[in-house]
Amino acid sequence: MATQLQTGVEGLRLWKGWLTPDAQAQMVETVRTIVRQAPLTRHVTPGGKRMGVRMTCAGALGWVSDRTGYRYQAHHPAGMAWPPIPEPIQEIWRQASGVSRAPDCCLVNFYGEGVKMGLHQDSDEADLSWPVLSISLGDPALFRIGGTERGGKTQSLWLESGDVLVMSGPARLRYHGIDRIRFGASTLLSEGGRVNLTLRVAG
Ligand code: MD3
Ligand code: FE
Repeated sequence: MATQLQTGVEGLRLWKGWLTPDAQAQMVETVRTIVRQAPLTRHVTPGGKRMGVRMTCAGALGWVSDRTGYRYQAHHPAGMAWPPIPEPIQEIWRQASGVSRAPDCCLVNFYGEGVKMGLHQDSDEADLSWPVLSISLGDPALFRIGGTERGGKTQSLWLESGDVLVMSGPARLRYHGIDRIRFGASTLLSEGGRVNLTLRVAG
């Protein structure tokens, strides 16, 4: 098993290389089964801007955004139910999350060339005491995490393909985002770019 690193941020646990290169390639195929059933979408924010990150979900609930706001709902914006969370993804949650309740949402984020995600808090979930687990695939990303208020000090770390990050307790409500990816640095995805999976208890 991969070694857990101290990130210097309380409640943030990082396992570099949790997935071997073979397991990463298998996980990409697993993600493609989700995307075939529920296509990646560029959501519109309540402010009317299209997000750069393309998203879809698996699980009973999926995160969506439109002019009316952010929310979790039981169907894709195109109308179909979200596909179930594939077993190999649930297995990582069971091994790394530290909690016995199963996740009900797997958010799939795809970052193409030049795409980033601004600093934000994850607070649309019904109970913010459950952890969030992230799995990175493809190109490396510069992840930034700050405090629980906007405008505080931030720390940055690179997330690479195969890494697993768990945010719990005090880390759960911190501002965080992706400043940039090193597009084309990984050959895992034939089209280049980065996939991030986040497992959540949303409802
Ligand atoms: C720290 N995704 O989907 S994953 C998101 O790489 C999101 O796509 C980023 O932020 C990505 O909301 C970062 C790591 C992550 C996810 C949730 C967190 C870090 C977090 C929640 C609280 C604190
Ligand atoms: Fe987030």
